[in-house]
Amino acid sequence: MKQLNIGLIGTGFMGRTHANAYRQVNTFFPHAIEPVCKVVCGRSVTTTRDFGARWGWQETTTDWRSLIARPDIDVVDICTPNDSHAEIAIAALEAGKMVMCEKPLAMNGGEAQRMVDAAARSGRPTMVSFNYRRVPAVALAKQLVDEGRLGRIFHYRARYLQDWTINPNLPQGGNTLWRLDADTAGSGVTGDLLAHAIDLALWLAGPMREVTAMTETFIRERHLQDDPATLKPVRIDDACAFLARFANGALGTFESTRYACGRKNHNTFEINGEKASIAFDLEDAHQLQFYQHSDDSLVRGFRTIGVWDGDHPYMKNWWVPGCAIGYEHTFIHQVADFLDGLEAGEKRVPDFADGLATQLVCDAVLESARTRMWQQAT
Ligand code: SOE
Repeated sequence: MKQLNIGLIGTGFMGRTHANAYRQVNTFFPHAIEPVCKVVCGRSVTTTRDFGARWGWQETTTDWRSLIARPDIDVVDICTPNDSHAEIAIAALEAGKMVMCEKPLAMNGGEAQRMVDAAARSGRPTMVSFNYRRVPAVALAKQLVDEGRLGRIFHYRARYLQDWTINPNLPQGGNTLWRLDADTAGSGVTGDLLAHAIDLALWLAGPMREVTAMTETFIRERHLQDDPATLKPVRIDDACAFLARFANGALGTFESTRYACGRKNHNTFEINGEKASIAFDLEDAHQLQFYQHSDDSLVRGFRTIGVWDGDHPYMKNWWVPGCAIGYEHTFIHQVADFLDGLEAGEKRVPDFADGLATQLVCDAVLESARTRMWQQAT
């Protein structure tokens, strides 16, 4: 069995999801290539050692440059805050590594373009962690669209709602709340949540031509996590809504917020085509709603497909029908797909070029909100 040495950078929430995926992938999705949890890198010595021990990493470091310089590392997996993605990814590609990177790919389109250029120069495989493509019901939606079961697409409607920033006393910045700090995150819900929704939309309905957006920052000042006495203006978008026109003529509506009380990870989409509609809600992740106009009119209606039989995407590798899988499995599927690509010698998506496409839409959305004008999205 060929071993693939992984260097993981980042020990937070995403670091855990990726570490878990490397440990589990070959148990459920056997491959000839075996990922080896070689080195994990974090900012604090003790946290990184604890992480390494808990998740089974052979070595730990606090210096990502030394990790990248090691000849025995094959894949660099970037799970750091957004402002370091470009620097680490470009250095890793220049060192000849394959690169897995958390979303959003970068702080803006310029950075993302430099990452795509570095990937093209190196010729190494890349992947961006838009993990929701790997929910079995979402993969089934893609299959139905690709099989032409919806026909021409008229509408794409997405909402991604959470509520965890509703507390005005929540600080910004630091190790855990960097998503609220524009210097580290680049943007608020646009880069964090809508990036997922945009990636799915581009994958399912094709490129967008233009967008018009509005954003709002509801809590205008927050204390710093690392310096609680200091109150600093909040510069991220707390909420964003935008309209899109797709290249295929479809109309899109997108909404995202972290102030939707009661909504935890309400990532939804509905696609209306000339022959059928499909609808998905991550909070009911095993279900895909499907309505087909050609059904017998006596029994026609939205049907709920329970996407947990062995003939549905990814499910044959898990339990018996009806036994649910969840959020962490999307990251296992992501690594499985990456390994499939390596074994087949084929590219697997979403790669850095896909990450750039989403980044350009995010940039256009934020620019439209700033200028109050329609913006080109490609
Ligand atoms: C934000 O709350 C967040 O953790 C995102 O950063 C992730 O990408 C999303 O999958 C869950 O929510």
